[in-house]
Amino acid sequence: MQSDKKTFKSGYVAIVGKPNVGKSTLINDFLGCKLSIVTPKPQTTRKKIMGVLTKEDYQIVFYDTPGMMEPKYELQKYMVREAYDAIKDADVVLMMVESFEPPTDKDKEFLGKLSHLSIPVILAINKIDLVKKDSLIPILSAYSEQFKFAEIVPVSALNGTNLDLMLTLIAKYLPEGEPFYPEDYMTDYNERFMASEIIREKVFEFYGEEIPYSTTVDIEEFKERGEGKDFIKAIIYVERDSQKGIIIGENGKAIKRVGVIAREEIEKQSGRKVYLELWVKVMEKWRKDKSKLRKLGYE
Ligand SMILES: Nc1nc2c(ncn2[C@@H]2O[C@H](COP(=O)(O)OP(=O)(O)O)[C@@H](O)[C@H]2O)c(=O)[nH]1
Ligand SMILES: [Mg+2]
Repeated sequence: MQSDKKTFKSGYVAIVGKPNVGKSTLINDFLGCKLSIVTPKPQTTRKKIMGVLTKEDYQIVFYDTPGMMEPKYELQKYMVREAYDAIKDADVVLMMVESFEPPTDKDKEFLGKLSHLSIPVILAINKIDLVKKDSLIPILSAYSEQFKFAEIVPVSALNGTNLDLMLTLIAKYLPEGEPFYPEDYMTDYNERFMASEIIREKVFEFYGEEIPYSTTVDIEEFKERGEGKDFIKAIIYVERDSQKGIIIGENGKAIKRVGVIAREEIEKQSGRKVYLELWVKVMEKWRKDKSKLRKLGYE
């Protein structure tokens, strides 16, 4: 007897695109939780972030990636490598662009690189909540002239528009195969990383100009204490003494604010009470120095 069980599909999907187009918002939407940090500033995401979505007949292993850019220093080189790493392993590439920008020369160059890979590329035209429907048509045709996309889907990651459609279309291009992970598995990163990302997100939100870009967060201690509060000691690294002063703020006010908001969010995500200790240290030019980057977890 033939079983009428549907064949199961599973595969890797890399979400790529320029900084700030909405990639992290999209993966969070798909997974229904805040996996990847989102801020209004570009270049928030520094490492590829994995998120597994399991449905009745498919499993998608998403990778959120840092934005594509012309790297100017070592950290940015690392970020771009992370993105290409995710693409290399992908069964489907989900390229995201904004609905108000036709393809630039840089986009064309990037699409040229993708065309050598023979991986299906789905184009997500995001932020359609910000534009009139009519204005989408020229953008759509400008992109389809540049590349043979498997699908083109206008979406709003913020409002959730067309995201179910997007999932159905992605599933269409996945290879048949068993799931890679158990169905309730969501990500490979641990609570230590989650805590450091939440702190980094608050730094991106609360400080201006170069500060967020000169900052990284290292969790020096993370003690789970069954009964009492978890203890987290985090170091916020900056590049210069003057930045240390700004992070701390007058009478420590600014860093206190980071600490309170970050702790609340870490508690919300971990479901446990947390004691968060924040320190600020200077590590000169860490963004430009390979061995410092390695020490700080960018390897
Ligand atoms: N209006 C609007 N804003 C969006 C949408 N998707 C993302 N954003 C905003 O765009 C900014 C960058 O989003 P993020 O997900 O961090 O972009 P990423 O750098 O590509 O990961 C954030 O302020 C988001 O809230 C959308 O569909 N519509
Ligand atoms: Mg991001």
